[in-house]
Amino acid sequence: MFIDKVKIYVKAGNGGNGCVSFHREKYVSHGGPDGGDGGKGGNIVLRIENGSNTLFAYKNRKKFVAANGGDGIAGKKHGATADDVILPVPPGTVVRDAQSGQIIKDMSNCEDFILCKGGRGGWGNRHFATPTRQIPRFAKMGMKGEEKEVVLELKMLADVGLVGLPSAGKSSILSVISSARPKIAAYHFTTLSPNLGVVSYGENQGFVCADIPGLIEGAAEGAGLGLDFLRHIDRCRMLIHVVDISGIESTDPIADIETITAELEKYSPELARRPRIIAANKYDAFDPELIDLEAFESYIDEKGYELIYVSAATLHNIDTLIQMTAERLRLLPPLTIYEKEYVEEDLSAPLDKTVKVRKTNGRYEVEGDWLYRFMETINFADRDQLMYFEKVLRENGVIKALEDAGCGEGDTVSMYDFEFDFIE
Ligand SMILES: Nc1nc2c(ncn2[C@@H]2O[C@H](COP(=O)(O)OP(=O)(O)O)[C@@H](O)[C@H]2O)c(=O)[nH]1
Ligand SMILES: [Mg+2]
Repeated sequence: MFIDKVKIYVKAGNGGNGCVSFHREKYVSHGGPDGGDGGKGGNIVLRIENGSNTLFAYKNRKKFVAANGGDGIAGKKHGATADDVILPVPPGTVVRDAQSGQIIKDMSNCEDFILCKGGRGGWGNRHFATPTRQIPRFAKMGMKGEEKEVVLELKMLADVGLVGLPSAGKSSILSVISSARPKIAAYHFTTLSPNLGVVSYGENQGFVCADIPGLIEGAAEGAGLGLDFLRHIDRCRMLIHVVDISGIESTDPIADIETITAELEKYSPELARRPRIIAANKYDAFDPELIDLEAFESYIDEKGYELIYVSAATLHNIDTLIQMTAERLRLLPPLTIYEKEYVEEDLSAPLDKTVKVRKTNGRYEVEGDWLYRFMETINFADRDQLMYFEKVLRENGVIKALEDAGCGEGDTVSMYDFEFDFIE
């Protein structure tokens, strides 16, 4: 079974919690706080698996959760960082946000992609010793790992798409122009998964060609395939439209071409307009009694297609077909790589920056989605970043909100995994 579209749920690991602990040693009367930090949660990472052309691996398993970071340990020891979960995908897999359908990432010729970031570990109490608080008894929780529901959709990376009615000879042509060995059958409805073939030409003018199951074939299967297969030629720079000219299957090649054009248009008018070479196949069996070549050629002319008579059986004009295709490709823009559409709620977005301040047990707790996200980006161990953090808090009214809530000199402020003393 060929799988080229799946919905999966992914979640990165949470950060481990910080530890509360005090240093104890012989001869050291008052040991300081030494609770270690929690470890980072594992990421969910997508990795291109070259040579693969199916999402079959996701047919049964649809949920992937990375492990949480380990909790911090006494003696200033870090909790363990959890391993990433690596999800292999075939090249050309487009990742979309399941809800909005927006593209998060096109896995084409790219490095590993972190789909969900693991949460940062919480700070142990060793961080919270300040002149006013010599014995910090608190540590912070780790941050939550990101979670997402995404759709993986394979759109093969092919320069050329082979289209045509069942049995026109698409698979036969792919097998004689490339090293691919697709199934070739005397019956209709056999090719049910796309095939990719690499065609070599010249120094480096080779190209990749995709043979997709015919639209009509899929529809006849009634398996909901139909137009779905066309996604694999979405990125194609041009089409080779194979039409049977022998007169054995049909004596009206014009109608055959129009059937396919109508299907292409239904899926995407833009795809139907892409440059097209008509490969009139089975020329070895061509019978001038059965086919009106004059009408056929004037139709092709009028449509502005290029035309070549070929035979996958005798290899007649196959080299010329390859050459024509390579020459044409030279003039066309490169393969489509999809841009990211999905916008994570990042800091540049005009997010609601209001925060809630609450006083509990003498501490001022500050909460807000924006604040949470912003804090994920700050490394609190770095002095410069800490200063930047304070500046952003000030500029966005967080300090004012604290003052309005009654927070004053020396009070403790708590923001998720970070805690500090308020200094005016
Ligand atoms: N005589 C002749 N038969 C061909 C030629 N190309 C393909 N065929 C035959 O046509 C049938 C369908 O071919 P296939 O490549 O599976 O068609 P597809 O459905 O378009 O992929 C097979 O029996 C092939 O052997 C050709 O150039 N000449
Ligand atoms: Mg076929």
